Amino acid sequence: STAAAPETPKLDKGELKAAIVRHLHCTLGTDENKANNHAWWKATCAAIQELVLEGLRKTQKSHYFNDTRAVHYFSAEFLMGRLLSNNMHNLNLFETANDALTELGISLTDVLEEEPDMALGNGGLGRLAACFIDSLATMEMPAIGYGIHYEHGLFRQEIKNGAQIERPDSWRDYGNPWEICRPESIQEVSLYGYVETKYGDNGRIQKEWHPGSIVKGVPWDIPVVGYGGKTVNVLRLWQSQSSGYFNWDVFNAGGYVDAQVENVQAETISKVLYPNDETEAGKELRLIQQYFFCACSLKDIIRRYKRAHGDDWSRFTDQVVIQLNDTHPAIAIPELMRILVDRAELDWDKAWQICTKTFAYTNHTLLPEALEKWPARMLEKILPRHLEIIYEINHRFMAEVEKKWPGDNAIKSKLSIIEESSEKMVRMGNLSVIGSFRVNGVAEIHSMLVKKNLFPEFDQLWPEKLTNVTNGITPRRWLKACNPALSALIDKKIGDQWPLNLSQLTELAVYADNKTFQKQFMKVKQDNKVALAQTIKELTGLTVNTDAIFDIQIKRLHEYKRQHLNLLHILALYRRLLENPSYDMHPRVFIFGAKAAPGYTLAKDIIFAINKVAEKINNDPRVNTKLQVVFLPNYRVSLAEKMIPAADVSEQISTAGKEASGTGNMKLALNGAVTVGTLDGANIEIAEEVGDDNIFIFGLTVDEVAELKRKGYSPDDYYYKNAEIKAILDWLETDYFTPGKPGALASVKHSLLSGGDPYLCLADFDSYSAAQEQVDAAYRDKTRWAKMAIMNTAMMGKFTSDRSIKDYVDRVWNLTACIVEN
Ligand code: 26V
Repeated sequence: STAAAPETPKLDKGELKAAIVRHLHCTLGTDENKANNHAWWKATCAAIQELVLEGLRKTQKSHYFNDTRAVHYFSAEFLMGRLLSNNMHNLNLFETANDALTELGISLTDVLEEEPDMALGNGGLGRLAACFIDSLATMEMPAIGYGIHYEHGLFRQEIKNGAQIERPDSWRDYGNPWEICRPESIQEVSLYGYVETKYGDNGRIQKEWHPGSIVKGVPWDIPVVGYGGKTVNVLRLWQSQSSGYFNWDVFNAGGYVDAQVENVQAETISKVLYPNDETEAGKELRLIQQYFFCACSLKDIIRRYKRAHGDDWSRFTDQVVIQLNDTHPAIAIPELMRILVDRAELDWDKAWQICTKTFAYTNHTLLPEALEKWPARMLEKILPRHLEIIYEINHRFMAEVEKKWPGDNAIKSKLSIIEESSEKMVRMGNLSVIGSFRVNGVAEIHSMLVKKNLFPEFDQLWPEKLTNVTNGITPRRWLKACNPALSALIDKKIGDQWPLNLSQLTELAVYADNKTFQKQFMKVKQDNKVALAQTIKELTGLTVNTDAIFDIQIKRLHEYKRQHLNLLHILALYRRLLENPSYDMHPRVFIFGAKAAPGYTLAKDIIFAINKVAEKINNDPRVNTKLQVVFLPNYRVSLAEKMIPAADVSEQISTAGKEASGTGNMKLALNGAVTVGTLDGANIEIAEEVGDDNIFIFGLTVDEVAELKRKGYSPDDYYYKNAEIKAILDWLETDYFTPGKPGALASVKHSLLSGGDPYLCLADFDSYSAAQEQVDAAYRDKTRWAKMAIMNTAMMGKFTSDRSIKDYVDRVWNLTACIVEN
């Protein structure tokens, strides 16, 4: 690893204390006696930010003087969570800050709780981007994240009478201490209008886009501190603002109010994150968001390139590589072509050569409903020149396809960027593959399916292009910071270098059978469970049994992730306990965290069902010493950091072939939770690492799912042949869980029967239930369980995002580290 170990802190306790108090006085205008925790939080951030900005300045100087090649990570989402604790850890100042605040009579834990999560993402894809920029800075790679400065991140979830209510998230209320506005780097972006065809002096056809409106992009920089504090990269987020320029006419004509309306429209672009991670079909604003941040970012990149290289484009691809995080930023491909062909007046072939050496694309899903398509009519209205360019790219590509498969129109219509349906659509996935030099999936099985099922002909055309880079997570946030007790225990056993070289955790394996270490390890887990129980009490009022198995499923709510399969099994246990009060099981607390997209009715119904079943079970004295169910509201990064260290069991139960990778699975296993999972996504690679004895695998495989679907899957068969399944589903339709309101939970039942059970919950039920019985037996053998838990932590080295980034650096980006002098 090229990463540097954290060195002695840049400040001692006295100096940090003085800096915090100085900011309390001079930045916040208050004093030690008046300040509340919020003020202490801001003052502490300001004190830390001084050091961060020093690192940022040195990093930018180094990158500038070394004229480094850099990766530009384009992502519509960055799910950063809180930054203070992370920055303190990465600067090796956490202990110092804790001591400094203690001496000031302040609790660091309480201060950290003041920070709102920066929730500019939906789930896995956005959090992956956040882990990746942490690793890039840690490994001292020249890198910049580009995204959107949403005013409102993912909605705050409240649960009212069991149902999800969405409330706006306002992460910047009262000011965000980390972001720096850079008005000197404002960009302008064009939208709408028409294209004029002209003939240049050389007889060449020239295209000129006459935009209908122009908006400003204002950059806000969030420093990204690497572990060890040497490299500080930036995350640059664009905020939309009215350009004013176009409004003067209206204004002068007395249209002050109309001018304000235009301002509002311009500012709408970066107002809110789309809360769906599946589809937002045909939403004009979503396309404008995508183009807005891509256009701003490309201008920013080109401005920086020109500062060093002027109008000489020949070195552009030596300096710049752009990673497209899914197809959301795919419009950057035609935008770069437009800049090169229309503005720089390069000829098409030269421009295309540059383009296809610049972009690489990561696919994050195979779900057909999540593969982006835009109506050609909409593109024509918003980005008329880009649609022309897309047609030209496609025209030339179709000629290549004709060469490879002469006369094969079926292949042509499949590979075409344009889908010739009743409404012409532009397929952003095809555009991304054609415009990139490398395309990757995010786990071995997912990448295999991308090659075999999603893009098989592209793989034949360009056998080197499609590849795999398995996802990872940053061990700094997801072990060191979130689980200090386990981290301290690990430090004591194997030293403190594991956060930079996670494979060192294998050294713990020799202690897996050691009674003393098992006791210490499980004591940490127990303490973490007690702490989570306290949080559960505060958030829900429920007292949970901390001797029970803590069984956790945390992720977005989706049918394919099958929270309802988990629910069916809970109902089965409930029935078994009612029918046989001495039913032999170790007490278990099932804990959920999940947000549903506001328009995804069935997902919301599943949340409602979980809550109603929870209410009944938790208040039923016949079973509640053995079975409890908790739904924690407003699942988010900072809540994950409290839940993950306390998990005994990790639920990773998606239908095989549907979960591209999963990353929560890695976080839970790293913290000593044992997985109950299907052979899907990264579960397969986790199983390879921990070994079959240390994971509970169940359910149909990808091939068996395909075979069952081919034969014709009928959930009714399971319903009528399996008395337990029938009883559970029928139970859901009564008013047992919703007194006086029979049928209130019926939609869940119907989705599994008349709805066709598209994700095969019933087909996998028995296998799941059997795996859960094995979990129960294993947990009751304390020694066996302790060993399993330890082995999970010990064998997670592969899943550090440093390894993912190294893969990208070596096999996609071709970057070299830039050592920043202190
Ligand atoms: C799609 C859309 C559609 C329009 C509205 C906004 C929006 C936002 C996100 C998405 C893409 C969803 C794809 C996604 O999040 N995939 C997840 O990526 C993780 C990181 O690679 C991976 O671990 C998860 O398995 C995969 O579901």
